[in-house]
Amino acid sequence: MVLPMAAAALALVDRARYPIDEPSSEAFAAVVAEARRSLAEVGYAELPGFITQEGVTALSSEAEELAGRAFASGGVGTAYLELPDEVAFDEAHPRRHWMPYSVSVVSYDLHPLDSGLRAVYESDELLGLLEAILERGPLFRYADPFGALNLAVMGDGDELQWHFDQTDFVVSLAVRDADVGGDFEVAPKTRSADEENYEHVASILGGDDTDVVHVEMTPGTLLVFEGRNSLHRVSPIEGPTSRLVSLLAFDTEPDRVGSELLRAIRYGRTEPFATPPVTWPL
Ligand SMILES: O=C(O)CCC(=O)C(=O)O
Ligand SMILES: [Fe+2]
Repeated sequence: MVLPMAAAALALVDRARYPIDEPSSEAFAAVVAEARRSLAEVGYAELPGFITQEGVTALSSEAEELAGRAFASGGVGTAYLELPDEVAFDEAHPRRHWMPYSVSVVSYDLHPLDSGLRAVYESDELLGLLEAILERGPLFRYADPFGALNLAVMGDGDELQWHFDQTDFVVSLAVRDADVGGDFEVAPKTRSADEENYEHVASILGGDDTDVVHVEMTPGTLLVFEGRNSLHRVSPIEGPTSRLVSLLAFDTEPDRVGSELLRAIRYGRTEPFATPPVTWPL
């Protein structure tokens, strides 16, 4: 039986622990309070076991198949995910600091319509939980047809350089762990909307890890963090098992999209498929 998408998402979530469909329950309020406390304290919130064991098994076999559609990119990038203005900034400026990266990504438009990962992303109950936790008014799924939902596939030698995201919030859902490495490292609240804190950014890019937190990516855990203002990276991966992480992007603006440059680099295309190719053989 094919479940409607909303039911499919709810079936994957451990609702005894995270009753996302009962927002007026005490348990929901307790989850929200704990996540808010963690966000205020360390700049991110972890919801361990958000997806049930069976759910993780289902999502990981889906992700493994989907990984065949990933676009591989690599080279050097900056923390700002854009080309630096070489006139305005001198060579030592963090905007001109290049770092190696290598990552493969399956874009939103390549997730089939009946995908469980898509169902979780498109769940209104999840959106409601995030709105309650983040307290930023209404949240919107990122309007970018590529970046809204990504499956990051990272194998031996892959890494993602220190960067700020182009969307306000990315919620990551670890689906499968690498053998070694693949930690998510974050310097919470590195900058704010009105303060770039270039010196602080420069020291982190230079290797100072005083303010860097290592977050182990445990399959089934939902991780909520502020990627636009918190510098973060994925440490190099070693070993034959690829790290599979679903990245769910949300924004406080309803129509924000990523840059053409980022699309071209990360997804190898700038035009999305109008309809997800659900009938494609994986
Ligand atoms: O894979 C992750 O855990 C994070 C990836 C990330 O930061 C990004 O795609 O912007
Ligand atoms: Fe990111």
